[in-house]
Amino acid sequence: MGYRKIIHIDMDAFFASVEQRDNPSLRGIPMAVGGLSDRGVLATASYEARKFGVHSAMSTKKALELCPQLVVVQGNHAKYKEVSMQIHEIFHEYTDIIEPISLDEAFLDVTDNKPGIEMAVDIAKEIKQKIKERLNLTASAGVSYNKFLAKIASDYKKPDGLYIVHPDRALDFIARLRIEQFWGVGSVTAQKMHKLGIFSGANLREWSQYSLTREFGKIGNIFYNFARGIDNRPVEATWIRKSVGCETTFEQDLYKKSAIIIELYHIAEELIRRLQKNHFEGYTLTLKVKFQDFHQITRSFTDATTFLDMNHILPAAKKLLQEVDYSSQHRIRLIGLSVGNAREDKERKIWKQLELDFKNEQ
Ligand code: TTP
Ligand code: MG
Repeated sequence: MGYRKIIHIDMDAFFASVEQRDNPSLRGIPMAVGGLSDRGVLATASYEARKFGVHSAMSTKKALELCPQLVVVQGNHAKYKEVSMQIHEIFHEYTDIIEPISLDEAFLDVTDNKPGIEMAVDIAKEIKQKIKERLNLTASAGVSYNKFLAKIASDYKKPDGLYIVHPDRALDFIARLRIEQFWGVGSVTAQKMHKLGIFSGANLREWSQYSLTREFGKIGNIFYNFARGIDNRPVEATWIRKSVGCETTFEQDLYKKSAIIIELYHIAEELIRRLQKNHFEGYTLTLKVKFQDFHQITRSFTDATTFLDMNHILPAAKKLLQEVDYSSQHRIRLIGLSVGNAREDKERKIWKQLELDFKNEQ
């Protein structure tokens, strides 16, 4: 069996970059997204702010001490979620084997990819370029033959980075890594490693599997394998479906509100049937309208709870319809409804469980 082709994508200063993109006055200055109060905490900071030592999870108070001119803005989670979905749309042009780790980070298995591109690095380049062109944001990408190395690679040249760890270079690359760069090595484990004289990947590789499991329990096996460039965890696709929807082209173009609402009701009924069939839950309802001249528009609404039944979907769809300009001169040819913004699969089974076991052992 040949090597897998894995890409890890991580957006740069994600929340902060979205805010800078959408508000020119925030560009080029130290800014952060987070709690504004004295007791607030930062979700993330722009690269300009990071020069001052400001970073995510830091208290706003401390950050302002380090960088008095820091501008802190409140986050807009619905917007980040929307951007995340747009990034995933780009990913889906290449593969459906996508494992989201957070809103701004995902693994892609592109061993067999939709366009049939040979080199994973070319896909990574295209994805970065599309994120730049369509979303005006930058991402960093790591390319390798497993998740562990792809993840480290994406961090290697941040921001706007692209780094490849080839299979025949992996052992050298790993030997040079600081032990803190290994997955699963937090500050507590790092301290313990240091006490044992392990500071680098090369040091780690000198340890036997027996000794590592004795010192670290089950995760010792993982460290043993990582040191040798072995990580067989699959990329686990959790967002198999992006959305569920249906649409109807009318026999005659419509312009009377009552007739359109009746159609909307039928479309909603069919939508609910499909949602149930696919066990799909999503937070965003989208209305698509095509006019007699084939011009097409969409209107979306994201709610705090998922769209499941008529009581929720129909009023929301009617509200979206109010935003649509139609008349006897501008008749409607087609209406579609879809639910997107899928509820994430919260469990990330094996690895999460290992992490938990690991924490409990500390
Ligand atoms: P990260 O990818 O960890 O950070 P980042 O994208 O801001 O910066 P980098 O360029 O180093 O990748 O997290 C992604 C987003 O998740 C981040 O923009 C804000 C949010 N977040 C929190 O809300 N709290 C946290 O403690 C962290 C680490 C991130
Ligand atoms: Mg990021």
